[in-house]
Amino acid sequence: MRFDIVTIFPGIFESIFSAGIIKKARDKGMIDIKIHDLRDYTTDKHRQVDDRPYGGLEGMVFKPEPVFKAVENIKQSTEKSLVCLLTPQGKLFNSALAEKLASYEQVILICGRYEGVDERVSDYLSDEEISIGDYVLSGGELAAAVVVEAVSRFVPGVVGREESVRHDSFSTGLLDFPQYTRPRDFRGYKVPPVLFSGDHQKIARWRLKKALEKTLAKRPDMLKSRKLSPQEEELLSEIQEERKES
Ligand code: 6GU
Repeated sequence: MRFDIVTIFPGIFESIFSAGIIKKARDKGMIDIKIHDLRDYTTDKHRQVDDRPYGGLEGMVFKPEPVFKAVENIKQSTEKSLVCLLTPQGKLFNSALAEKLASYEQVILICGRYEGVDERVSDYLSDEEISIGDYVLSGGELAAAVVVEAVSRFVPGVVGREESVRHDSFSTGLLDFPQYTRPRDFRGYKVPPVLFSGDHQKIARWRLKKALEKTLAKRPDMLKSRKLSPQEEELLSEIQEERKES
């Protein structure tokens, strides 16, 4: 799968895409990331990408021409491609949207700037507008990096098997259970003894209970939209009983 990022800050991405899982996936050819400087698609002497908004008000707005030219140049007609505009006005990015993007051969990410992008980009050029959360960033660059990482994890082979099949929060619909490693006693803070019991069924039950407890405490909204198994129902009533007692 191929990502093409259109940005006025091409230098931002160098280090972020040269480490960890993304680097490995690029080295193995499972993903390809190309960064495009929006200014390369201007035609004037000053390489101007923005202009003052019609109707007044302060701030500058991205002009449509360079953005259209960039995308038209980058888009591979032979590939199933999707053009995304990163903006705080977009659809909230989540695991389901990441999985959808991973089904395309080419994803083009246009990094907007918070003052604005000429509306004709979202009306006539982009297929999807994406926001990574309800807060404002000065530009879409960090959001683009978030999208690339989250989408890449859904590309077959990018994430190792032991990591992927495991309890991924947003595929199980529950937050992760707690993990511990050595030492058993760290400054008096002890690892739960059930984990040394060797009883795998008991450990699995304990983990599921902890995952439910954590989700109930931190993200009750996730439980509302999820169907519980009979064992989960049982553990949940146990948790609620314990809450009443304490
Ligand atoms: Cl995609 N862009 C900007 N500028 N701000 C954001 C965002 C994107 N997502 C959340 N805030």
